[in-house]
Amino acid sequence: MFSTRMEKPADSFYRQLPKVELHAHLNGSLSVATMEKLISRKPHLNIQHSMTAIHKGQRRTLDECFQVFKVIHQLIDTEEDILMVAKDVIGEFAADGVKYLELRSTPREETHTGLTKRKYVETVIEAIRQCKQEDLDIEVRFLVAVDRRNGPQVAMETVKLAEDFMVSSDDVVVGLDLSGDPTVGHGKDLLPALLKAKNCGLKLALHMSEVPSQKEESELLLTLPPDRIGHGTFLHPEVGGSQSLVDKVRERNVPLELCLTSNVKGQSVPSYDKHHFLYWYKLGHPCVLCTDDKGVFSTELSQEYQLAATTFGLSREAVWTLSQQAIGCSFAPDHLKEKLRQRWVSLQAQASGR
Ligand code: 6MZ
Repeated sequence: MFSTRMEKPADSFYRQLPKVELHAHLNGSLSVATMEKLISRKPHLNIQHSMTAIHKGQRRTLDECFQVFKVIHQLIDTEEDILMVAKDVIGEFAADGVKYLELRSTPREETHTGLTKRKYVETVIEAIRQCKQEDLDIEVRFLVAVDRRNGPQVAMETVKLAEDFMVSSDDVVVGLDLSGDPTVGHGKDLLPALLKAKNCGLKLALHMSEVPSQKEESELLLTLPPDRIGHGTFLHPEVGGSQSLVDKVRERNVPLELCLTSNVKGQSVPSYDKHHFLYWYKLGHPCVLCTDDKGVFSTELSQEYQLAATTFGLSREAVWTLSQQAIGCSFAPDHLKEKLRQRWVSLQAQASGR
């Protein structure tokens, strides 16, 4: 009944490579197994797995991708669902060799189940806590997401919620994400909320220039500046962006979160070899490989590393450097960054038999 078509797992080098995942939307990251559990909990919705994932060789417009999220959201509307989904996703990243994960998700309320936005965030934090208690070999932090579609007032409320949890969550909530359909709304309306977030100490990971024609918005958001940029597909002049945008990103040294499969399957990039990873990597700019939505785009972080390595001819040494550099781009506190760096050094020595 369900599609069993999975992408081929990455080679063991990429699976064993310790990795940092910084751009993962919780509800876009559900595996086939988790999706099957959700579908069996809610058979009346008549949702099939083929409606929630894009397999190898398939593509969708970005607009169609956002329709997929609407289907997935119908399946996840209770605290119980969120707890299961978040624990599954964290466990799967850990199994793929991810040692540090920043998960992001948009708090939702569902009146028919009594789910509130506050409960939503609490439940994700509880899932993170339980995974820690179960001794999973992964450190997890949470970014509260603002869906740009919901406008400035909801954005401000979300920032207040994130601020509360930043203070009360024992450093689990570390930042704010701006995401959602990039063709809807304008960043200028969200600027006051983003500024408030920044001023209260939340780190900002903002989707920027995911589609063409957002030059003006990107200029504006760069004045904040953000702490990381999601996608940044159309920032550079070769694809209609501008040199001045590139210069600003470089001057402020804002790392880019790059999601190869997502961009190719979502058709914002025509093919893997045309991905803007190469443009920024050649400049020596900090680039972090990420999955975006590993469930929807049927990928894993190990596969993204393998894809980048094979497409752009990266040596194993370069792949290690790339994964290690991601630690510095994370929102982890300094002591954790240091711990992770030491871990990388000893794992690399182990891998090379030293
Ligand atoms: C922009 C995206 C996205 O928050 O319910 N999201 N926003 N661009 C993308 N590129 C494909 N992929 C996912 O996870 C799903 C939500 O994440 C955002 C959208 O707002 C989507 O509804 P959560 O956990």
